[in-house]
Amino acid sequence: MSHYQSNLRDLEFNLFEVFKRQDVLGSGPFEELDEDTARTILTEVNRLATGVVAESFEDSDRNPPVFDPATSSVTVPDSLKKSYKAYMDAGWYNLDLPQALGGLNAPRSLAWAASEMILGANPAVHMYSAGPGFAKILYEEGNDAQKRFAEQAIERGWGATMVLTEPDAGSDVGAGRTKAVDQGDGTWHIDGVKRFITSAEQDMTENIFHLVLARPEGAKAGTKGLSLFLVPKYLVNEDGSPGERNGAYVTNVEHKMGLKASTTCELTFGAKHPAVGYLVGDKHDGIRQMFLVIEHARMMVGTKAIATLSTGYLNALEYAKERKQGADLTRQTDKTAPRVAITNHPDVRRSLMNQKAYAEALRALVLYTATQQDAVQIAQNAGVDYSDTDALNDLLLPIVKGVGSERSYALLSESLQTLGGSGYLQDYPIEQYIRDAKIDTLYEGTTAIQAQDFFFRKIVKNNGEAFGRLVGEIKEFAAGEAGNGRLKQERAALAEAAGNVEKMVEHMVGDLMRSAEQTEEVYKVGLNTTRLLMSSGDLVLGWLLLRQAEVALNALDGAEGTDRDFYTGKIAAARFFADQVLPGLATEREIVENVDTGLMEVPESAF
Ligand code: ST9
Ligand code: FAD
Repeated sequence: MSHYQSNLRDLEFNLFEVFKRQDVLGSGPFEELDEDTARTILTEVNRLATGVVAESFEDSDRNPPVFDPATSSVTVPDSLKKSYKAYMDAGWYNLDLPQALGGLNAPRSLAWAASEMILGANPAVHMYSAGPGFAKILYEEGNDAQKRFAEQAIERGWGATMVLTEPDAGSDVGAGRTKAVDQGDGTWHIDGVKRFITSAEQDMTENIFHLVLARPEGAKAGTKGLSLFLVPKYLVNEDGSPGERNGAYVTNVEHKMGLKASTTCELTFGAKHPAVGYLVGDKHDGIRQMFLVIEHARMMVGTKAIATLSTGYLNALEYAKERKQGADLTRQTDKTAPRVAITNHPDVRRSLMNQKAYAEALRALVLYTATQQDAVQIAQNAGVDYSDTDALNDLLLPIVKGVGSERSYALLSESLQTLGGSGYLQDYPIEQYIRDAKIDTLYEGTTAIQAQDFFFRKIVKNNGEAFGRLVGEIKEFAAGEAGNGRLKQERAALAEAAGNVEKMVEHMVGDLMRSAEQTEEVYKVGLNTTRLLMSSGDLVLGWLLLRQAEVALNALDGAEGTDRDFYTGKIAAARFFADQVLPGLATEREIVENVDTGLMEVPESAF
């Protein structure tokens, strides 16, 4: 049986019962798709994910890709090749592509729902299959020759990479030293060493194209001096067939804690012979162009994290229902009392509900964010302004990525705990989930970077507009009638939480403003950014759970069997979160308001 336990019911609940995606299907940019087709696609992706895609999850962890330094090549295990081929042959990467590239141009919400299942089943497969998505961005940003290259990349199924990081330029991408030298004939020579590059070598596709940030000679320092170059592994003949080997070689593949099936490579340019690159779109606008990829990749990482938490929780739940241990707490002194399933123990219930509430709330967060992306697609199609929706999407992205990855990693440890000592064994998938999920708090910008992005760029630089609209909507919901009196207490907890998060932001903005006079005041902001990100996450998650509970309360009348259980679970999760998580934001606010710069004065030697 597959390790992967998907939650198609919850995906469909979000898409069609909460976010009403049927209302946008069948018209505008989504004219070709209706609800039935969307449900059929999800069922089909679920079949693939739980079947052939999940099949190689364990084997490719125990027998990861092998690097041969003599040939700079990598051999991927056959099991993984089979999963990858089945996924690519099924062609669902089409969901993300515009019609001009032969795609379905599906709503992003549908595409992310499908991605969740592949990411939960076997994240490396999803990452190796990113070529068509990268080609889409190249098509949109590139010149005519690059548009043709992008079409060939999709037709011929090439792999792709995003190449930013260097040994001395991780979070600080602007410190990158990789150099680009203009050859005066429309080509550039790239020189330097990049590290930690995902999918930079594998033996599953005939070509790989790298999107590389490099600094043209004489360009200014920092991220704004970087340009984006297309550097294929093989130069490409007119008919699209691979030509000469280009001078970009993988010179090492890392040995990692988890996600071992995904190659993480050192990529050296121009050491053996020139690495030819082409300036993307013939313009020096690298960091903006790369962020088009990064925004998508941050959403992908958050989705991967929650997909893993969800299957971790469902595996834990299955075990807990079977495992008998101890007597019911009400009969703890009666040594002859029957042994009960551990789901009867209050502490196990608390932990399971914590896992369920976060897993389902984070899924709702991903899909709510994706509905903003749907709205952008619709507005673009209609040729109307979408800056407000885009700003809301931008505000939500660090929550999806930062909060999604941190909460998932922490709660997967609770999933493991549910299995007791058995959870520690490789007989169950959770130890691998934990190893595979740790990376999500690190790559695509660590949590610290997400938190700074959230406060400085998405709140302050946006003049608090998107943040204000979001919190305004949450407060309006809290003050409304959702639940017809049955969610009154929970809505009050939400209103309180919204007030606390607003106050945190106000306080931090005050510190920031004071730093214009007293520079070290900005340290207080820096000491609080991650706390604010996590607290804002809890606020949004609490709101989304209550929105779900409202829908569930309405659907419960007349619901039977598994539907009844499903809706009952939704209401229970929302109540649990409002009772046990949201009150914590009052303490978080207090900490934010009381922070001082003392920590920054502690000598490094005293740590
Ligand atoms: C990595 C990959 O870790 C891991 C997994 C790879 C898996 C591959 C497959 C995944 C699928 C991908 C999908 C493909 C596409 C599919 C599409 C299908 C539809 N938002 O604040 P400033 C820009 S890769 C937007 O001064 P600093 C902006 O242009 C490695 N743009 O920054 C801005 O100018 P302006 C990941 C943003 O102090 C300019 O940057 N590494 C944003 O110079 C300068 O901004 C990292 O993520 C944003 N949020 O530099 C690095 N922020 O202001 C993390 C900035 O004029 N470090 N820009 O608009 C950071 O993010 C840093 O904060 C920094 C700081 C580098 C930006
Ligand atoms: P550092 O930047 O050195 O950070 C170290 C610590 O300091 C972190 O805790 C960080 O949060 C903190 N820190 C750093 N700067 C600040 C600051 N200004 N304020 C507060 N805290 C700070 N890169 C690519 O380009 N392409 C890829 O495909 C890719 N795939 C990857 C796959 C894997 C498995 C791994 C491990 C990494 C990958 N990366 C990739 C690189 C990844 O994006 C970086 O590791 C990440 O951005 C962090 O950089 P760093 O490792 O140098 O850590």
